[in-house]
Amino acid sequence: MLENWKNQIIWITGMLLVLFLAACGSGSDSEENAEESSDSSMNIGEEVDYTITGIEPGAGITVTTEKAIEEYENLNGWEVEQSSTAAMVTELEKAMNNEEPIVVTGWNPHWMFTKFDNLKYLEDPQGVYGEVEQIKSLARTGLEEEKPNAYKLIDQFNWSVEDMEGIMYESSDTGEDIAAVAKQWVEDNPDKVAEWTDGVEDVDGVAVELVSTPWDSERASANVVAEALEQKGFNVTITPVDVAVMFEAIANGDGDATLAAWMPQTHADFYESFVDDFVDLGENLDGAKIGLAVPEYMEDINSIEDLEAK
Ligand code: PBE
Repeated sequence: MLENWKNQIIWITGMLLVLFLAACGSGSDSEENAEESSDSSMNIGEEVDYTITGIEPGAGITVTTEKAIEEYENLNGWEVEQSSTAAMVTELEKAMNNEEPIVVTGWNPHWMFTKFDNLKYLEDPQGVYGEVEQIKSLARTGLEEEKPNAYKLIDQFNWSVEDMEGIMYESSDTGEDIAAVAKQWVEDNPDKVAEWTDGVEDVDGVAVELVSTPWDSERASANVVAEALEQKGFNVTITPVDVAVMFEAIANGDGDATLAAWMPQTHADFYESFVDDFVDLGENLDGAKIGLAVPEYMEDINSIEDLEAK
């Protein structure tokens, strides 16, 4: 009997404690939200702590954003927070779930504008991020003479934003690795692949080293071309590196080719530094874009110039 009473008291005390903690939790949550989001005297710059949420330090868009901070007087005192693409996407998702302000570096091809359909690019009146970007293929000097069939296929490689984004969407939806989805894409698109392999002769295990960058867009293109090359008998390695290292590797002949040069703006500085030491094979994709982006609920912010100086 006494035992039963004891048990009941313990149980009731436990429940009260749970209820008490739950009440505390929700109370402090809503206080925090109120603090973070509704001080109308704060401008957007203050609210985001004069920070653009960016990606990897080795990305072209990071360098371009540093340039934007220099060019736009109103970005005086702002900083790009450099981390990783995954971290940026997580921050963006968190902000959007709470309708909090955030400024991110955005680009296409990518699924961010589809997954977050209320994300908008900011106008860029000074044209720092440019208009339309092309993704170009570059080869090392001598590749054409030494591996003419690889050179030919890489030179003929060309596809659309939809093709590339299709692979990226599928990989992000299903969690399947980009390389596997790209391989399947080659199976499913024989007509496109036939254009790239037109006039390319079969070889017997010739090694080709594709140098690339670590983003999904470039993992898609590198894997698609690697698969097409392998079907012709090449032995392909893909090496993902920082943008600067990629240009350097093609220029000094460590790598055979890259499919990942974003021009005319994103990789302009790297391109100019090495322009005499590689062969430009022209664009493999047209219609890419980079810029700063914010959620649509930041209604008054439509241009980079709408962000206030510190
Ligand atoms: N990106 C995607 C890269 C190229 C591919 C825009 C993040 C960059 O160098 O910025």
